[in-house]
Amino acid sequence: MLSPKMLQALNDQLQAEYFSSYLYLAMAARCADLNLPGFAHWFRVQVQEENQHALKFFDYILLRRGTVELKGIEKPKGDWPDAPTVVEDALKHEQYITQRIHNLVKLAREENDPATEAFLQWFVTEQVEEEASVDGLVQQLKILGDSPSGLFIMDRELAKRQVGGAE
Ligand code: OFO
Repeated sequence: MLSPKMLQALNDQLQAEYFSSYLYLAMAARCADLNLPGFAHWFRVQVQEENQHALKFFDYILLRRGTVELKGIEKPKGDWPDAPTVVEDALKHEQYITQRIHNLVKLAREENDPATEAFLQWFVTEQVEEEASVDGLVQQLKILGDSPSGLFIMDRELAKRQVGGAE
């Protein structure tokens, strides 16, 4: 049995994963508006990954015979001026999610719940990859600076991303 505290924290993370999905959907929409279809595609793939993260929490709660509580999802912002601000916000968001996952691991230890701690290990590793892939975009955009042709080429590269791959 999950402790009440652990159950609440897992349900909160289920909500946070769906917020991640919603945020990246907003980023996909903004990138499409900015005429960057490759960036838009990259974020749409990210949406699918976040939905998978959410479902992992959903399935785990049920597996432990906990009650899933679906909470409301906040409206994400959508007014990023350009690609660098979009990806910088995506990186900040991933860093925030990493912190949340680490807090969950801490709570699982405090609640003496090694099964949940083991379940969370997948997310600990995943967050390292998530941060690295978004940081890769931030760094590439810094190198490009104001080069429209560089941005065009990068956009074409991002259009090739497939589900399960960082790029
Ligand atoms: Fe982007 O890793 Fe889940 O939220």
